[in-house]
Amino acid sequence: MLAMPSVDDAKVMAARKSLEFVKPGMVVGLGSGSTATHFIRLLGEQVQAGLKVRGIASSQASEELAVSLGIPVIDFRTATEIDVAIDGADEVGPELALIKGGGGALLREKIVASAAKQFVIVADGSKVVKHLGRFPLPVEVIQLAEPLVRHRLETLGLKPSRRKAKDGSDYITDEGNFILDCACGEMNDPGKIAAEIRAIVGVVEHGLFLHMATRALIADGSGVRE
Ligand code: ABF
Repeated sequence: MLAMPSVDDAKVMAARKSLEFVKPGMVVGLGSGSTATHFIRLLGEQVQAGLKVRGIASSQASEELAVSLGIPVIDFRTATEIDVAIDGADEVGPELALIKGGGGALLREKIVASAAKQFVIVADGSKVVKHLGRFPLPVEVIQLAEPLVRHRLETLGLKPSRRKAKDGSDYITDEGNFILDCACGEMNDPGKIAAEIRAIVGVVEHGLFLHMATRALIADGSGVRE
């Protein structure tokens, strides 16, 4: 009997499959997180073998990794359109609705995704859910507005808590903001929640990515499926 792939093996399988969507000359959105990191490493191998692409990174960490692998990294001053963006997710729900931002890079990830003609999600099977909401929804907020935003989120029935870094200090995003991780419970109408959160002044971005992904490559024991 074949052994089940580990979660990390599954992430690599999904990342490897996503390379099929990268063609010579493309501008490629480079996601963040462990699965996207596998993708960047594999893309780096292709670049070292002669593939000509340019990357736009969704986090400082992804940019540094890409540069270290020899992937030419550009920004939106050079190109305002991305041919394909490859990124991970914390949850993949029906109609490719996503929760992202567990790694803290939701703002840049959403900017990159919004510029992408194709937005391909790579994930292991544990990320697939029938309803979004098991994973706490990250909401990025301007520091000075955090108490106000927190109160408004509570009024919406969410349970926000400020993200901490590993050393116990406040987690600060690449753009200098706080993150409130919100326990939401099962979401029956993610679009409504997204609109309500977006309406709060002081919110920079939230981790609901709705109607953005064009495909999800999900890897588990039976291979990679869409
Ligand atoms: C990023 O990395 C996210 O938006 C998400 O928070 C996380 C996915 O996690 P991983 O690929 O490490 O499981 O893509």
